[in-house]
Amino acid sequence: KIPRNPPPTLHQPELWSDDFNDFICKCLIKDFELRPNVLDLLQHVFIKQIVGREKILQKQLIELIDLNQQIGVIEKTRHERIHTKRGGHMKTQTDADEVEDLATLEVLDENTVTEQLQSRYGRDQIYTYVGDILIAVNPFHKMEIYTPQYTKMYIGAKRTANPPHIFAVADVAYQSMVSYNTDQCIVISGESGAGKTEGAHLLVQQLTVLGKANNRTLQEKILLVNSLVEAFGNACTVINDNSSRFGKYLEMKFTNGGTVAGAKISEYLLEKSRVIHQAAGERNFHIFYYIYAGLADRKKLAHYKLSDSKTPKYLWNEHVKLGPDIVNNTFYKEQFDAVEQCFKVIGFTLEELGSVYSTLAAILNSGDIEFSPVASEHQTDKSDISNISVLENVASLLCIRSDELQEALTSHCVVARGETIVRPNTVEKAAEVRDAMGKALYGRLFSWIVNRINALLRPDKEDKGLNIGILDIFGFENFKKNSFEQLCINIANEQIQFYFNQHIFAWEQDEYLNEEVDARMIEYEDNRPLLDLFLQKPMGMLSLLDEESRFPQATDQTLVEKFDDNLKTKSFWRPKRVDLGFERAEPGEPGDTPCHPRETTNMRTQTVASYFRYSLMDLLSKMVAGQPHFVRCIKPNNDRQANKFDREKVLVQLRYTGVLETAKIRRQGYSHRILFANFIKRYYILAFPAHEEPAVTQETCSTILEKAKLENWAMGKTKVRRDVSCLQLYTL
Ligand code: AD9
Ligand code: MG
Repeated sequence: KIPRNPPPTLHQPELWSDDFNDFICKCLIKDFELRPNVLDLLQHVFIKQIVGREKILQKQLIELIDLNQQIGVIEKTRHERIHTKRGGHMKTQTDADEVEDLATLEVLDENTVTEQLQSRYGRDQIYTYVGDILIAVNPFHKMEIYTPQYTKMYIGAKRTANPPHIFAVADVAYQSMVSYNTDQCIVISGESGAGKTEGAHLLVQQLTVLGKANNRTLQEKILLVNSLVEAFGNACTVINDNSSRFGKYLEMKFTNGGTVAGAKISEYLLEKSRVIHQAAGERNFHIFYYIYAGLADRKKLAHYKLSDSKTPKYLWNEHVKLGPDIVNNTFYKEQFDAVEQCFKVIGFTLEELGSVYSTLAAILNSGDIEFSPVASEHQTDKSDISNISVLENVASLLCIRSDELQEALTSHCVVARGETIVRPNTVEKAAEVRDAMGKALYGRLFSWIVNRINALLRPDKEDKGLNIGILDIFGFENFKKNSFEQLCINIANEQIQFYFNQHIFAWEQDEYLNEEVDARMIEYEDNRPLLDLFLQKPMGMLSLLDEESRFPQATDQTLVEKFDDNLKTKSFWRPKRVDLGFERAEPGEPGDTPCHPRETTNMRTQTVASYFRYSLMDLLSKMVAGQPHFVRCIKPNNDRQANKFDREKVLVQLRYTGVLETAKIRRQGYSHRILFANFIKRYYILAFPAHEEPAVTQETCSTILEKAKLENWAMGKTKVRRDVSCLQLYTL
């Protein structure tokens, strides 16, 4: 029986009727995934009642009635589904062949899994579960499944009530945060163009609704943050027109009651080299085109020392023949207006906006500074600026003196025996300094914007609160020609795969052992040796690269020799070809002597490699602090085409992300597990009077489970959740 009205004796829960308890029992039986359900709301009711906030109590009750209706709907659709319990899982089968959760497949092999994904994809069912993990196959076309109706459908609904969806992931994260008072982290992974960034947007969209941002402006601001940051941090690559060129960890901040209170972004490893150079078919960061076209449209180019007849060099890419038409591009102009609107809504002042535009214009101008050699009696390698007016423009935009800028570009200081000597720069060196300045300015500008956003979206109250972090980094990349950036990007992704492995396989299996729960061990590919090869100190490739970079005579060849001398793992062997490059190691390659590295003391200068390593570890330490949820994005084809499912392409991704193994472990696993104390706190009213506080013991749990007539559960020994802080991280 579903009560139509709130129980009249709510202020005395111990007097609730048996019918009501019975109703709750049924809810629990149907919803053992322990999603937020009526019981969660009842817990809120208790808490609010204690603090005496009756208004909230009433609101909760109204929601309670809503939920009752949702449960009714679930009952109606039930005949269309077959539910089978297996190891704590619901098996959901909508027709004979298709499953919504790969972990419920009878036959579990690569073929069946790929077929399932393909047939679902053919029906535009882009989402599929593997236990508690969501697989998202990029549809490459707009879908009508993110509307307000869908948003509503997934709020507080049990998982099997609706088809798999990214909104369900947002919901689980939100409800776990509120129910267990713990921070959450949603990790979105997948190769470049697989749909991570789109997924991150959708999560934020759903979370702002879940967090009932009562302040509409805050909700609007949070939704705009991604668009703003992406205008500066994303760019068109040969793989993805809106490719993230930085790692983004967005923390949505909530009050302890679950209301959105603010947001914070941490940015990682912006690919600054893109400012000064873009590979064939690629472009600079979006914002440069937006501002150039936008300012032209507003007839403001001259104010920012730019000209529509001469495209700045940093925007001129002969490979894509992009040049004069930028100023007439309507899309860019609209985007510029949109970015400006984001800035304003988030709270940037007009003065700040002016500074941002001036800095961007200064960077664009600086790319056009040219140098020419100056021959003199003593020095033949001096350089001078050949177009001094451009230098003056840059200086004026940056509000600095042009003679100082000139000096900084054309000379450098060396300290020898305590004396500082000024040496001239050659033309090549001066051009390098100019480009380094452009990169540094852009990097600083980006960080400044992010910091400013964080200040503007900081929660009002400084109380601890709760948060849900969403990780969206640049995905695996493999171009025809790969540079150091690709190496860093791929290592970062490898590290995230390691975290996934740790969480899904290593800890899971340890847990079964520790809890003495009977389970078969699943083999998976451990990528730790690969990470060690790159990240270990002082013997990893990045450390060796740092060390070698400090020798003035070092060359690519000496670096390879150093690797060859020091790296003794199966994953590294010296290329036989003359040109240097990375290749994939074959199993069983020789290499078994550990020779000791030469210790170095002068590690003070921060190199790109050591900064990368530092940032990566910093990111991971943030990430592992929350309870993780995983979204694995899959790219169905390389042509960005809708309705095209390239089986081979998908299979490779399924293999390297370990989806099959995940399905196996999830099939046998008890994926929903709760600490005794939490379980008792949430469900004791099923077996005990509401005013009682039963002891936290196995017996209490058993009593509740038996009273609820639940099957297919396993009782662990002590606890059922493992502390995430034990993730092995490389030291910072
Ligand atoms: V990268 O590693 O940053 O280069 P992402 O972030 O994985 O990459 P992104 O989210 O940018 O990929 O998706 C690439 C394109 O796929 C988008 O621009 C959309 O055109 C398309 N896409 C991705 N997800 C969806 C979706 N859920 N619905 C419709 C989508 N289109
Ligand atoms: Mg992206």
